[in-house]
Amino acid sequence: MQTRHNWQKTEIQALYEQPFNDLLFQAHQQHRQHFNPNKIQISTLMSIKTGRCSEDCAYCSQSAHYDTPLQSEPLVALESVVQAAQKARDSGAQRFCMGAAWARPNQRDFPKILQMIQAVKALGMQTCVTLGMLDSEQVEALQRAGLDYYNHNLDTSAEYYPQVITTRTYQDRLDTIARIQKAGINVCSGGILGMGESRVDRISLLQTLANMQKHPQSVPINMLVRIQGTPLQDTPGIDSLEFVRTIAITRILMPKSWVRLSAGRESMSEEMQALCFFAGANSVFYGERLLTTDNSSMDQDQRLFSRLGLSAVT
Ligand code: SAM
Ligand code: DTB
Ligand code: SF4
Repeated sequence: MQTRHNWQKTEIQALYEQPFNDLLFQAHQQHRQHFNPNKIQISTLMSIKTGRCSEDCAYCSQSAHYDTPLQSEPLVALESVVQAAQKARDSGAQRFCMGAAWARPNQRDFPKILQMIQAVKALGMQTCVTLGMLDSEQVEALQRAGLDYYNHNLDTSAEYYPQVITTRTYQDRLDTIARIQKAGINVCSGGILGMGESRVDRISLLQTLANMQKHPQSVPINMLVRIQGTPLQDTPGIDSLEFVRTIAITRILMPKSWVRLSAGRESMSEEMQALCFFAGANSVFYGERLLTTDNSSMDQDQRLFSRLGLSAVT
């Protein structure tokens, strides 16, 4: 089957409405056509600038708009980044992802980010950064520094988005993603499930991602990590089988993209994670911490991967 960029909402809805076994079978078939189903891509995250963010993302521990239990930290030193990246590489991570709590990078700090990218690349690792919105000049500088991936999530549907973020628009996000794509940097873009959105919103989010002229090479599907003090702290969790269905549909719509089972693994059972891997997820964040919250422990993950016969992509 050709990779498509013209999905209709009704078609995606029909995928969702299939019996679970039919949906998972179809997703797994797609998965096998394009990937070795026993290989998993491993990225490690580091928060390089933490907290005091001017944006009001209703899920985020780092927004200055909410009173969350978070220790803010200015931009970390280059040596700390190199040390953490070395440790991640030695633990088996292929890619090192650096996240900053910015709406957009400022002029003073941006050159330091370029140095970090070059230093991590020199360790033989792939690099990813997530720094908020970018203008064309910044994108070009990142490209010249050799950046492999830029993470910029749509987070949710265009329709539900105003319930979650008011300080930047959906179009701002699409514009940043378009600039990154134009520069030939790989895009990592996905969303968060379990923010109180409906299935219609999940359909709309996946349709927007899948109908981009070029699919994001990496699609992180996060499950909301509920953070005390944020507007979403008491949001009811998403049904786990609905989550697995969404992973399966992501795989079907974007058959050649890496689908990352991202935030929220710590609260998922091993069986749920195994179903997600069967449904087409083939990438994870590995390491004790995500940005500001705990991840599944590395011991737990090693046991899980070994029980499932999964090994890391190198
Ligand atoms: N500040 C930059 C930005 O928002 O573009 C980069 C870092 S931001 C923390 C990266 C992404 O992490 C968000 O777009 C969101 O999808 C995800 N994220 C943040 N907090 C989360 C949470 N509590 N649960 C799940 N995902 C979360
Ligand atoms: C993504 O989609 N998920 C990561 C990464 N991209 C930057 C972030 C998850 C953050 C989870 C909550 C926290 O640790 O603050
Ligand atoms: Fe800031 Fe990013 Fe958190 Fe939004 S998700 S508040 S932009 S750090």
